[in-house]
Amino acid sequence: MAELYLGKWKLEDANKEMFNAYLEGLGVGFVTRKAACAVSADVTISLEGDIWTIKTSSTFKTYEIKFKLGIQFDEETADDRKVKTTVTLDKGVLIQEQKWDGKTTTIKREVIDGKLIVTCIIGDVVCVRTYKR
Ligand code: DKA
Repeated sequence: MAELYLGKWKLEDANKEMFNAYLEGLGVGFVTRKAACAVSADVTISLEGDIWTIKTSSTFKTYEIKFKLGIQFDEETADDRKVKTTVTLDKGVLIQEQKWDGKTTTIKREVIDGKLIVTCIIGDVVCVRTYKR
C-alpha cells in the first residue's frame, strides 16, 4: 500500500480559486495567498522504516514533515502556523490532521489511477489538487 505513494509528484491541476479560499480559511494573508496560488509544486514522499517524509517544493517555499503514522507531532507549516499534526493511513488514504487555535484542517492524499489526489479541507471549503508522476 505505502509504495503506491512513494516517489516524486508534480502538480498537474489545481483550482486556484478554491486553493485561495482554503488558504483564507487557514488564516493566510493576501500576499502569501497570491504567491502560493501562483506557483507550481513538487511533492516527494518517502518511507524509511516506519518514518514517512513528505517534502513539498516550490519557488514559493520548500518544507517537509517527518512522522510516524498515528503519532502526534509539532509541525510548523509553510505559512508559519504552529500546529499539532497527526497522520494516519485509512483504507488507502493518507490523512493529515492539523490542529491549532481551536481550528482543524485535514489534508487527504490518495492515489487514484496513478495520480496523487490531494484534498485540502477546512470547514466547508474543499480544494482538490492533482499531482502526476
Ligand atoms: C499540497 O500539497 C497542498 C497542501 C496544503 C498546503 C497548505 C499550506 C500552504 C502554505 C501557503 O498541494
